[in-house]
Amino acid sequence: MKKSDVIRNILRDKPSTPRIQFGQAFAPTNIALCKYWGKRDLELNLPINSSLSISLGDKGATTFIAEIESDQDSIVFNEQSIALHSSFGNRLTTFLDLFRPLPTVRYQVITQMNIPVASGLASSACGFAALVLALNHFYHWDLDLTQLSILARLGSGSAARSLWQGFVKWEMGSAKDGMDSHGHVLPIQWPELRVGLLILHTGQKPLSSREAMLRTVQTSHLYSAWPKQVDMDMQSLERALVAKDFNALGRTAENNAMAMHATMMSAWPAIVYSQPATIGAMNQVWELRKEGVSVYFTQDAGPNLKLLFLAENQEKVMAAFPDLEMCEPFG
Ligand code: 2P0
Repeated sequence: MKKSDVIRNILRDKPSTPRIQFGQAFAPTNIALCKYWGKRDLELNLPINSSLSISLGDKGATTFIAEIESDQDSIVFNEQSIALHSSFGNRLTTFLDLFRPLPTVRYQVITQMNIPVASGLASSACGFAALVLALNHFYHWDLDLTQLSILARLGSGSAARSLWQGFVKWEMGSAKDGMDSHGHVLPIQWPELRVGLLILHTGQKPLSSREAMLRTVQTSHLYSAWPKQVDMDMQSLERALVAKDFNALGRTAENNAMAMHATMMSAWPAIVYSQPATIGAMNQVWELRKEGVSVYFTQDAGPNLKLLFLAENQEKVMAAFPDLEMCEPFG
């Protein structure tokens, strides 16, 4: 099935002319505690496994969209004009193609992100979520968050989780058209939870998540163990959230990330996102834990780490990692 079929289905009775001058929306970025790794449908970004994330409060993307009189789209990202033939420009205009009421409609899209971009910090997640929210506002579709989560997934898988604050579960679903593969928010608040962004290395990543997932699924023998790991971790995480058992949450998230990277390292050619500084920081976290500080890390498709800890340990963690960018997901 094609993306355009899914979108036609969702927007069947919806208006296609804007009643306002522009649409605008914010979406938070999210960090997975149990990762999305592997697609069963490459076109629709349908995952092989469910995943669970925490959204980062006011860290994310604000997007503005309007129709313009022009023969081409105009995309501005963090105050920089984006070339339409660049891979980023092309990805965005191809996604916009799915929503143009007439093929001649052109858009101005302005996005501002307050997170470090292209450092494995889920910029595509909040970017696509903010874009579908802004389109929903602009055209008065009045879609619910579940439908918007499905639309956002078509842009980037992890964007399905960026429609909500707090803990979000993306159910993998089983339908061929993906209508049951979307996020939903878990009714849990944890105001003491902190996420620290540890930027260790900036620069272009060697391989996109999309290519890395595909290569892992196709060539890693360890990948067959991944869905079993996820089943176990999802149960542990949901239990830990209900019981507010921080150590169980941290242990599970750290182990899940390491297991995901183990599947990548056993792909061929091997995929290694860690840099020497990544391993150094992991050792520092383990040392802190030995000293009795409850701090854990998770790592996505990049060299940077996200540290998980509670407010009571914030000072000790900040003393060890002075450059940490602090997030209060429930702040
Ligand atoms: C996640 N990541 O759960 C996992 C863990 C990275 C590692 O989702 O191809 O940009 O657009 O569906 O969502 C990053 O991959 O991939 C990601 P596409 P996406 O957060």
